[in-house]
Amino acid sequence: MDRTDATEDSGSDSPPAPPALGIGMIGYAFMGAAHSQGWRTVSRVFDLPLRPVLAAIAGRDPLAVRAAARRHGWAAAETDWRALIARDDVHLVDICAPGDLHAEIAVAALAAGKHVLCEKPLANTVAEAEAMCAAAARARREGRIAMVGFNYRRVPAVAHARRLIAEGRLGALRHLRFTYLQDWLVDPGAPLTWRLQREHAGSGALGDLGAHIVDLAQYLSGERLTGVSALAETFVTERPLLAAATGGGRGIPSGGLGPVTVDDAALFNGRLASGALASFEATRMASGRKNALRFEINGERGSLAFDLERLNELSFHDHTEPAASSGFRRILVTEADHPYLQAWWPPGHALGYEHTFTHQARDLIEAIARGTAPEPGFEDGLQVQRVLAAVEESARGNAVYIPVPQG
Ligand code: SOE
Repeated sequence: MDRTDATEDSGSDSPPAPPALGIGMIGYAFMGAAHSQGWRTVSRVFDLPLRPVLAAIAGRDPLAVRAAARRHGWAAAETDWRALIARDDVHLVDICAPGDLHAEIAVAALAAGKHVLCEKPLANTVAEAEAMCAAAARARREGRIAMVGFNYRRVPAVAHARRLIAEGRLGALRHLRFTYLQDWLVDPGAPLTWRLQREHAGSGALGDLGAHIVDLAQYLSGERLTGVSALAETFVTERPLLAAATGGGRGIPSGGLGPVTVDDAALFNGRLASGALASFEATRMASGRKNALRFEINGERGSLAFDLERLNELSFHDHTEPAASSGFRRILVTEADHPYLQAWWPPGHALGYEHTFTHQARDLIEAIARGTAPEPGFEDGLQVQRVLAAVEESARGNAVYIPVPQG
């Protein structure tokens, strides 16, 4: 166990605390809360070379940002992200703001000599993502790290799946099948938040959910997608406007309707560099499905299946076993030698969604201390952005219409 207890620090002969890494976070809605949880817990669970200090949080509304600072444990609150970046006690800038702010903040933070963690998708466009990568490459030469927050890589069962694939337990991959299903837009009365506006979010279910499964497909296979063919749809084209947003997708309705300018759902197929075929479905319109990120990967020697709503489990079929006794079996991913689990509870004591953010913070701190390239870096975020752009282009133009019989 490398778990440490707060009381262990207090003894006079205890080892000196590791140097502080001041964190400054921009945004305090759902992702801000999740990242705060990660920063708060990480040094109490893992032995780390640097000690994260929750220095300051930034948001535009002075009352709301002060309340968020108190709730989530941040020492100070700022109402201007530029002021947060300028603080001497901030060494790492964590960007949890809407997508249209990612590029400007990340480029400014890297230029100011800070490390950066940026929520997914990396940007709203390929051009923005390229500018962010160029800034990250310059900063890297001066020892700064830029990571993109694809947190589902840090589910222990997902990291274990990658390990099994890398060890060759599935052999050559043939099929990767990914779905990410949510239902918070089924109600046509759900308000027109920034996530439904192209100028703020870049795209809809595609960037919000599709980005995760594209990243996972490339991470798990160790390959890049080389081409896609796609369909996308906006089922509810107008939604209630908010006079004022109160956070978490809620707000005060203005009485009017405004246009939805992003997709509600995107379906696409792709081919990996090895020739394996992949399919993806991202939607916020799957009634009854709350956060159903699922995948099944079939290879010549075996298959793996995963469901985020049962995230401590991985299903594995070993196709080299005799047919009479083979079949999918459940691996309970809670053993000490499973990824990340050495620091947590005894076998069988499950983890949850929030632990992915603790693991993300751990991996980023290790990369900063060692000066190694972070995974996933901004280049990985750019590659995902290129796939998202290709999906949008395909969905716009490549449909082949089937003639409607006359008469
Ligand atoms: C909303 O659809 C959302 O919060 C995504 O933005 C997150 O990335 C995903 O992890 C959960 O759902």
